[in-house]
Amino acid sequence: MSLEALGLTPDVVDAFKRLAGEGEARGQCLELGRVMRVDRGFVQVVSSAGERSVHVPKGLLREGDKRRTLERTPVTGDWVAIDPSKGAVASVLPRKSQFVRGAAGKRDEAQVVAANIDVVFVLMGLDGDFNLRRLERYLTLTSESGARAVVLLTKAGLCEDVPARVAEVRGSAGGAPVHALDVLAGIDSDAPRAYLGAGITAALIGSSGVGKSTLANYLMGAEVMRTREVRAHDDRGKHTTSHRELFLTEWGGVVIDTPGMRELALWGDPASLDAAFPDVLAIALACRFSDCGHGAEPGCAVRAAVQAGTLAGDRLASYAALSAELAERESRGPRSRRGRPTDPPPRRK
Ligand SMILES: Nc1nc2c(ncn2[C@@H]2O[C@H](COP(=O)(O)OP(=O)(O)OP(=O)(O)O)[C@@H](O)[C@H]2O)c(=O)[nH]1
Ligand SMILES: [Mg+2]
Ligand SMILES: [Zn+2]
Repeated sequence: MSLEALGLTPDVVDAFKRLAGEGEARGQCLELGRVMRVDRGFVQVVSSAGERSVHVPKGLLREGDKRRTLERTPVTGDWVAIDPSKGAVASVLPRKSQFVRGAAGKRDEAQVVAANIDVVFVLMGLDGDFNLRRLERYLTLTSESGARAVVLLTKAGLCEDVPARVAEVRGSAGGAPVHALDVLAGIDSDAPRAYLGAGITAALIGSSGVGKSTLANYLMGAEVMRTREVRAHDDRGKHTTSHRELFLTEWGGVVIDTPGMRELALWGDPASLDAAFPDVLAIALACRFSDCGHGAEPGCAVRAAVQAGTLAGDRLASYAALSAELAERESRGPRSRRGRPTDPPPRRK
């Protein structure tokens, strides 16, 4: 498979050429690869030489600016320069996008879930998993990632009134496409394919048990991931997938399966909310104060819209809560901005 089908872009080629030139000057002959999976101290990479495991040297993470550790740590989906003579990663190339969340249990740390993604499929089950507030949280993180969000409502076969649920979700999806499907019952299972293609990387994100690995297997046309075999009641809280893993599809393009997340702390710029809540943003244009917090301010168009019934009160409450959470993280200073995607270096002519 060509690296182009894997999602190689001119920016990655340029960045790699620069590194390779510097390497050559030191007598190194670097190789370009993409990270499929991360294991302790090692990454599984695919390159023009095929697939193999290479070492992640500790020095890679320690060198230079400490605040840049996040960008130096290879994650699934990263493009890396490999030093074949050492069987090691020489450096991580700048990312065009990354899905970042606040690390579980650590207030001030971020975790990059997947890098260089074009599409984030946000999965939510049309069973007990259904929760619009959680969906809004996922979509806020996705809007910060630089990738396009698509909402997939799984287990449609278990739902009595799918059109009503879809309509409800559209109200919270901020303009992202919404599809209901059921891979097991064969309902609209191919809907996600419309967003995939050669060179496109899609990540599957959502709670544990929502059907990410089941969909990954379906899209791959093979059992590449283990899925949960028993019903949830005797298996609660257990995650079936424990690794983020990248797969190359037969039709070209890439799918990244991820483990369900129990905690989903926000991370990023407060402005990322605007992309996830375009409906609120549009109404807020009519607020009297341009920095209206939609609380007790006079002339607030957003509160008026809730009173008039044109905006759901829950949606405004969700917006306010997520906004406060982001502002609180932001106020903790520069450390909290470590998760921002790196600016790509200027293209060399
Ligand atoms: N009825 C129905 N069941 C589904 C569907 N998709 C997945 N399931 C079932 O839901 C359970 C969980 O599916 P997985 O694919 O393992 O879920 P996951 O999102 O990968 O879970 P983690 O790996 O723990 O994050 C399995 O028993 C699947 O058979 C669906 O579309 N319809
Ligand atoms: Mg899974
Ligand atoms: Zn207002």
